[in-house]
Amino acid sequence: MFRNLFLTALTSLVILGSAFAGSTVRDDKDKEVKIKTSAICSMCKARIERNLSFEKGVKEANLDVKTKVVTIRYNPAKTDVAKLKANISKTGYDAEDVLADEVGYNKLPSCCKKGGGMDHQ
Ligand SMILES: [Cu+2]
Repeated sequence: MFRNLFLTALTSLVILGSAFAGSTVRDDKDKEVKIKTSAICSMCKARIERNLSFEKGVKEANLDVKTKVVTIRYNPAKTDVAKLKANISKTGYDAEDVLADEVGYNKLPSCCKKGGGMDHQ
């Protein structure tokens, strides 16, 4: 009888303990990622930053026109780097290995097209 009670208490302690550990291990902290884009000017910067700000889980997006690198602060529980790159691609810009989406790219003013629109007339 006493032994059973002891085991029950021990079991519930273990269950409680692992539940507690699980909650502390979960990472809800914001992450930051830097993605190289094909942005050219401050209009590109504004366009990319605005569209990223509409993406779920994005806290902050800041593009440096000189380096073409956009720094994004995001909630990893709500979005991931692949989604962020897809967002930039849809806007019409390359995001590292993800090339610009053609529909988005065609909507850009000609001054914002990479390579001066040589391959897209
Ligand atoms: Cu531009």
